Amino acid sequence: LTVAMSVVVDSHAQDKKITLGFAQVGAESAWRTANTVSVKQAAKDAGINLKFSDAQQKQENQIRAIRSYIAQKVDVIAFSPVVESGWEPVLEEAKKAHIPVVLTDRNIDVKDKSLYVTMIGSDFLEEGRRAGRWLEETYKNNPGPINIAELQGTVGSAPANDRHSGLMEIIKNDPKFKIIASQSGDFTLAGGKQVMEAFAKTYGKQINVVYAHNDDMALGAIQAMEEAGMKPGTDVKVVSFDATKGGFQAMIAGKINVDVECSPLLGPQLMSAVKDIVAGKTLPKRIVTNETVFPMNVAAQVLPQRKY
Ligand code: GZL
Repeated sequence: LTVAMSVVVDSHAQDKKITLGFAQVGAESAWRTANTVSVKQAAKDAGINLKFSDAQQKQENQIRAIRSYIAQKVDVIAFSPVVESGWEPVLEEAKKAHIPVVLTDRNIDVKDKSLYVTMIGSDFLEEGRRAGRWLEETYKNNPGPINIAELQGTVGSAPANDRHSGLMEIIKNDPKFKIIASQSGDFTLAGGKQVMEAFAKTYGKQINVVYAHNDDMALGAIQAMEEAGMKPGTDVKVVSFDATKGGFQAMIAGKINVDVECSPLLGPQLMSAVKDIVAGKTLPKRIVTNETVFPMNVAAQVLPQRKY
């Protein structure tokens, strides 16, 4: 009887559906929407039971969702941390409950790296450097001054911090580049438009470059610039991130000059990491998504292949 029982229990264990609790940032941008679609579709394709929450870009909502996943005793918890700090308490609770945690998209700033198994996402510092190198190349024969107005992403978030730092690494030794204005538009179209309206009023024609941390803010800024009689893409160069369809369409319209890709399609990598964790495999601490840079002159031929 015991042998039969152990066989039954064993096969039962193998068939047990994995349950993943995913705490998403929100629905603030086209990038985020595509990321959510990727996670949900990949869970379905992988036969993983997904519990999903949208935190409306509030850290306290993400923490509450993670706590509820702990209470429900899910097999794995994954989340895209809206900001870099403030995660130790809830991650300690997950650790005490022996529930492994995977970070996707954005990183956290913690001393104790055992609080998460792996971080799957882009290298935002390198994205910022790529934008900086594009500026250096574009203005190499221009003595300057080149005045930059920066639309920052969500305050305290890894992409906002690192896309700024990456740019600074490249231009800090070149005095012709000057960031004359920098403010957060919270990664939203409305936020980008609002901030750019203020920049246009205050600085107007002094602005040579708009450095937007994502396409949604760039598209909002383009609306504001046109309403202020400025010509985005010609009088003012526009640098953006994400490389969403909206960004490609703006490049084809000649209103964004370069779009640094940041892929939201992390779902499949997340699900294979979840399966590996449940199977007891060890994972690298960092899984970087590979990405590229799209200048406006390739946008028309590349757009048909884009998935988000
Ligand atoms: C980047 C991601 C950012 C996108 C924005 O990986 O965290 O958040 O660049 C999104 O569009 O809102």
